[in-house]
Amino acid sequence: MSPTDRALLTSTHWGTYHVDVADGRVTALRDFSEDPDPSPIGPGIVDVLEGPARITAPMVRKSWLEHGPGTDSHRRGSDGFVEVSWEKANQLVTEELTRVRQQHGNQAIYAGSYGWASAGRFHHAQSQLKRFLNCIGGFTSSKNTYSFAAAEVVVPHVLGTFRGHLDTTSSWETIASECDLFVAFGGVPLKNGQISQGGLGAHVQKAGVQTAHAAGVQFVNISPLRSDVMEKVHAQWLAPRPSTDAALMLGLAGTILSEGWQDQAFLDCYTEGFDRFADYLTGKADGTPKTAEWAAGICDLPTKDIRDLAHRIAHSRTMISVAWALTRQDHGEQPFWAAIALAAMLGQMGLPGTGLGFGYSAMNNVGLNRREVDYAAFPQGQNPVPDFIPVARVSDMLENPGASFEYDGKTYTYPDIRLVWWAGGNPFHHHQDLNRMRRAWARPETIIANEWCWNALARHADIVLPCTTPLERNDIALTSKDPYQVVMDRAIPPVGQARDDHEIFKGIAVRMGVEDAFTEGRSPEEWQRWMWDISRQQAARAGVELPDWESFQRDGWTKVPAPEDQTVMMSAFRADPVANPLATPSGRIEIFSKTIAGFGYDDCPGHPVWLEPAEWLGRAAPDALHMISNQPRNKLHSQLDHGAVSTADRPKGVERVMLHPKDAAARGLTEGQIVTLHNTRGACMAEVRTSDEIRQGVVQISTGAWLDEEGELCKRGNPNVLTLDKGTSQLAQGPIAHSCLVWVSATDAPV
Ligand SMILES: Nc1nc2c(c(=O)[nH]1)N[C@H]1C(S)=C(S)[C@@H](COP(=O)(O)OP(=O)(O)OC[C@H]3O[C@@H](n4cnc5c(=O)[nH]c(N)nc54)[C@H](O)[C@@H]3O)O[C@H]1N2
Ligand SMILES: Nc1nc2c(c(=O)[nH]1)N[C@H]1C(S)=C(S)[C@@H](COP(=O)(O)OP(=O)(O)OC[C@H]3O[C@@H](n4cnc5c(=O)[nH]c(N)nc54)[C@H](O)[C@@H]3O)O[C@H]1N2
Ligand SMILES: [Mo]
Repeated sequence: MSPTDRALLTSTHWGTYHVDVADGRVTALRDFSEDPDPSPIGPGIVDVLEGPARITAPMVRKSWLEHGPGTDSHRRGSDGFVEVSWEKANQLVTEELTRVRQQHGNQAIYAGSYGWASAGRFHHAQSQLKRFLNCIGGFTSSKNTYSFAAAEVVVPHVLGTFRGHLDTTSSWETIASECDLFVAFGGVPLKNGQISQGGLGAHVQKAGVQTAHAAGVQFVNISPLRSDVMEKVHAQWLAPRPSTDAALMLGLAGTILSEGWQDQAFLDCYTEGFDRFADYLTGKADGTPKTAEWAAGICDLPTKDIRDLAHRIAHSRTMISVAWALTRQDHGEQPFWAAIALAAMLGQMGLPGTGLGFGYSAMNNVGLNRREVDYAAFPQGQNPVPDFIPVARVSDMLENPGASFEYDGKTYTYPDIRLVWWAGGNPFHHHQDLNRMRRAWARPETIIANEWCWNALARHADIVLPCTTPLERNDIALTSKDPYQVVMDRAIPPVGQARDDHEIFKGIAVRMGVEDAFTEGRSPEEWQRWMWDISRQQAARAGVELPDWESFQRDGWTKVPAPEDQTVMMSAFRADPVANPLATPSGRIEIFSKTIAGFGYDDCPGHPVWLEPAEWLGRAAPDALHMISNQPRNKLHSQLDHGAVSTADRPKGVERVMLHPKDAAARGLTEGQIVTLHNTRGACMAEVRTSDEIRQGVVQISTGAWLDEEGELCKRGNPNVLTLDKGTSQLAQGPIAHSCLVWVSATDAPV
């Protein structure tokens, strides 16, 4: 399936690129001809494909190899590695899997393996891992995401589904034509719109914001960072204390109710339980009226600003937009539920360009008017093991086998994990309180990782299986989140002894006698063609014509036309709530949920409430600062942190931290100085950047720096050594990275 005379193509989560190759080496990634606003992230792979951090052969941790599973597991991360042949690696993995299954059962294998891996529908690392393990009896899995776990669990109780509404978020076109006021909790940072999971052809987020502005839409940026809405649209900037959005929303709702500005007809027709919520807003329920003054005290904003905003949103065609970041804070269920209640009071849900939007801030595909096509995936098979954890409870699980935990109304038990396998994710990037995780990580007897680069995950594994990058294999980017479907060409042969994840698992499957079950007799090319043919049939049933396989390969990409009608979230429900009820018990928007109230969770009662976060500026030592560790502009999570694009942004070799000039001055810190960020959980280094674009009392450091510890100090600036490892609530148990207090001081330690 080698391409004819067209340029080579690749697809990434940050866009499509043309690939230049000379003498068997990738020399450049060039902007895709169809992309009006390409991301600079892509070329960051060129210098590291064959760089010193590339893993080129199977590796086994020395003590593990010499003395067997479980040996000196506290030395993971510092122990040496021994290179072995693929044959030896496969033998070791097979023997260890067999031992663990026989002695402990398949639930002793944890393969939640959360993470983004690479674009490409067939070589999707988790799917390959999970399919393989399902062929040998299954594994303990994980539920939900780090992106928005709290929303994934609470919103279905309130609106019937979360993903369904997310995938039908009203389009930017409808915002430009119908909206007056775009209220962005967490902003709409253009850095994030570079990304779309599974690949994308054309970046549209910036044009979406600009076109709306040109059409007269006014923006309000509610965020600790002014830059979360692009400067050109002259947004009003309100910077509440971080993790207090729920209080702000309740203060707005309380003000609207006391003024009688709510759309009572909408509430009567489309919602359930508003009365209970109203009693909370007025203070009848708890003695505290949720006024603008009340919210001002919590958010540390002027009362007048909150009153004015309440008036504006109630008298405009308003879009309430909530960033996913709002879920990654303590009690992260509340801001999403409160935003739904607030939008319901405004009565515009289901109308074009107004109402509510989940995550215009987050990715290119949110607000992109596109057709949902049901593309085929690489089948993972059935997992016979029922055990699971909410994804961010991984350290809890490793530390507390047999302990019970709450999740979405039920009590479960943590299994006793003996073997952990990760392929396509980096827990040393994504998890909170990494020093706690490193201690928990020392408990299983064996850790296996499929990786292509020596990041902290690879360094903390016992068996490292070197995998290819997308540039070393043929694949197809097939995603319903974007209209472009793209051929991913194999530009160069595998580097060193690297193998595709599929080939890695096939090699082990052969030894374990499950090769036929794993491959079904298909080669990777045959699988891809099979996926394309099924997708083509499914698309045809939806009225979308996809080219045949040969034409697709020849042309390199195809674009599915946009739907004729603009996408409007909840429009069918709005048009006829009886014929098109929501999938909630009442069929309506559950502003009060009897189901959730019935769970009896004090940290997530039956309607939106304000609950104090575990860490916030409202209860902090005077010299503490609130740390926001948001998504990096120059990479995706930890991917390509070692590449040229990311390293160019840290000339001193360490991540930058943004402080308000007054906070810097109070600590005697100046631009460019090296500091440590620290709290009781850990410390990391960073280079000071001062700017009045950040709320005083808040510091910002992007996620993504590879963990590089000496003692307990991360020398590259990974903020997850500082963040708190606690569930949002017993309901969702989501991660809370954004609720975190730190101290900042000068340091002489070398970078
Ligand atoms: N403090 C803080 N922490 C956060 C967040 C935050 O806002 N603040 N955000 C959270 C969010 S939203 C997310 S989604 C997570 C993201 O966390 P992850 O998705 O775990 O992060 P990535 O760096 O994308 O990890 C992907 C890994 O897969 C590897 N990889 C790439 N291609 C392949 C392949 O083909 N095969 C194999 N085997 N491996 C491959 C990469 O080298 C990389 O190590 O982080 C979370 N953590
Ligand atoms: N370039 C790039 N883009 C990405 C990613 C990446 O790694 N790199 N990751 C992708 C992924 S996996 C995800 S899930 C999405 C996440 O999308 P988001 O969750 O929207 O992304 P963040 O950048 O974490 O947060 C957006 C903004 O919210 C603000 N914020 C933080 N805490 C608070 C708060 O308490 N209140 C208010 N009002 N604002 C707050 C921060 O200033 C931050 O800049 O991004 C995606 N896009
Ligand atoms: Mo995410």
